[in-house]
Amino acid sequence: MSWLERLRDGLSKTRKQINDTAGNLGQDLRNTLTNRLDSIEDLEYALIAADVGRAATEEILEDVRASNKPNLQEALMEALTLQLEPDARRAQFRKLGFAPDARRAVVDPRGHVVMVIGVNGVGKTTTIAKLGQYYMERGRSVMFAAGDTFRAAAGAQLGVWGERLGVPVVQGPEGGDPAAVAFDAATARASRGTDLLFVDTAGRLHTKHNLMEELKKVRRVIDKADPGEPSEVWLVLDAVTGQNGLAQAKKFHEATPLTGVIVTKLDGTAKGGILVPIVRELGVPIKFIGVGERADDLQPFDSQDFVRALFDVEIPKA
Ligand SMILES: Nc1nc2c(ncn2[C@@H]2O[C@H](COP(=O)(O)OP(=O)(O)O)[C@@H](O)[C@H]2O)c(=O)[nH]1
Ligand SMILES: [Mg+2]
Repeated sequence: MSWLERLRDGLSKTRKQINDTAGNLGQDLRNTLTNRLDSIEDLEYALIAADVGRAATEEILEDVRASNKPNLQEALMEALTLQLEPDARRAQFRKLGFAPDARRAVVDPRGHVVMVIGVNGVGKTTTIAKLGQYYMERGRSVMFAAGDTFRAAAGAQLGVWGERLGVPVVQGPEGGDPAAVAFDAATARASRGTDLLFVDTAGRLHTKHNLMEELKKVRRVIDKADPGEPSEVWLVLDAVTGQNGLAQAKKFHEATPLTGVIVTKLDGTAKGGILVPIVRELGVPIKFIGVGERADDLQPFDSQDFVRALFDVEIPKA
């Protein structure tokens, strides 16, 4: 299966939610709008059910009504693609039309160290392994730091991935100070001249406050070991958690300003629409999406491909 097919496959649940309704609305948008207003209500319901959110739903319906596309599906696809662009760009595109070259997320870290954060079980450690594979395939050298020292299995899990992928892993003692692991790893990365270091972190301590303080500390010591780093802080969000995940994301964003979001488990949910409020409410771009458990089930986010996959429309080869 190609990665496009896997993406389509992975998104089938969300697609069903939206498409069942959109498909029923018929081909002629004008007809739909004038004679079948109840169908637009159906569409509104489907968008909200898919976790697209109220504000975005209203804007989508407005764009669909104003669209000169020949059918509702195309109008809806364009409106949805716009909702996956951060604020300033969305406003610009809504006025001037969509720039197709702008749709692909920029995934090259600006510096060398990427901190990966998020609550337990969302897929941080697995995603770090996938990221390692992604960048190594593109000729970059990679290191991992096992900064989740609070869960017995977490360091071992990253160690297994490191061995499988041939990536060095900096480990600390179990129950040890995660900031010390991060400091050692950032120092080692700088002295070895490795291109990229991905720092795994804990997802839960005794209280949320402690976790946020811990993450701030990890961030500070990385900057101490290697000034200006981490250049990126990526939050991993599990699509299955929908709106709850978004509320968590806001808390993380307040504690440790995010530069990107990775949404995992899009293969297991009908809530793919959650990507819209993530972009709108956090104002942070989606970098990658996870569509399975294997090391290559991670894709740079592309708003247009995402929407096409959502509607099961043929995606032209790049
Ligand atoms: N189906 C699916 N499972 C995933 C994905 N990403 C991670 N997982 C699984 O989610 C579980 C928790 O992942 P883990 O990396 O340990 O989460 P962490 O606690 O945040 O480090 C594991 O069973 C992973 O295989 C994904 O994109 N799709
Ligand atoms: Mg983990």
